[in-house]
Amino acid sequence: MRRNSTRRSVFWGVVLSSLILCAPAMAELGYTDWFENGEPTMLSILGGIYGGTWSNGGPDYTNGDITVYRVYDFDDGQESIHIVDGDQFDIDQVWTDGIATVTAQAKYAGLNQSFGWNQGGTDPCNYQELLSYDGPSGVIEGGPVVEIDIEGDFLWGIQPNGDEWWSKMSNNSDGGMDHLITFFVEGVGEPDETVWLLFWEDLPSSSWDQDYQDFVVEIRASIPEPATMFLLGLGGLALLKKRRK
Ligand SMILES: [Ca+2]
Ligand SMILES: [Ca+2]
Ligand SMILES: [Ca+2]
Repeated sequence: MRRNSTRRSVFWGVVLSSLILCAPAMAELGYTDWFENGEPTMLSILGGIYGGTWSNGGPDYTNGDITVYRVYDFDDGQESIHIVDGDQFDIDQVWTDGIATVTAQAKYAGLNQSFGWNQGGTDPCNYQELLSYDGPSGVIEGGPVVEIDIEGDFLWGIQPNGDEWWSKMSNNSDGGMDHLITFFVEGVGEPDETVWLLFWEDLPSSSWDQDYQDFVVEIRASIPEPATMFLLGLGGLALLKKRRK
């Protein structure tokens, strides 16, 4: 009897301490770690893409005119980023809706790079290439650009060297590791554009260096034209007001 009650209290002790340990972690937003590896730093890559001298405060970077805000990578209850109306407090895994211009901005990797998505849903993955780049490492001048019109939820993805990595971590075959870090960009483009920078890690977690600059892609999404806005009515006007605050 004595041994059983000892066991029982040990059992409940483990259960309670697990709950206490797990509870705060489950509710927290989080960033994926990334590391510099001797290749150009995030500061110099941002300078190469947008010009100016960059500095950082925490996870965000600025050159005085343009600021890039790190987007969260994971949390307990993940929601989609609306590519037009999202912000840095979203999670960069599942994306939704909009008309966007996609531009390859930089590559620092030996492998050829392909960037794509899975138009029409998040499962199965069904990779569809949007653009590819096989040039040398560096900022890409006049790089490949493609326009897309997106309806519904989708994932971004890359296909380097026969592998396939998705913005949604649980889709990745190397144990659900994160291959994408994302910034919300302020101060670039037209007033009615929402701009994102996607930084990809191209190797499986067994051999990666986690520098997350192997392929860098910019997304510029536009809010609807005024004619469409009129049809959308008050919802559209509310969106416009929010964007111009
Ligand atoms: Ca991520
Ligand atoms: Ca890498
Ligand atoms: Ca690299």
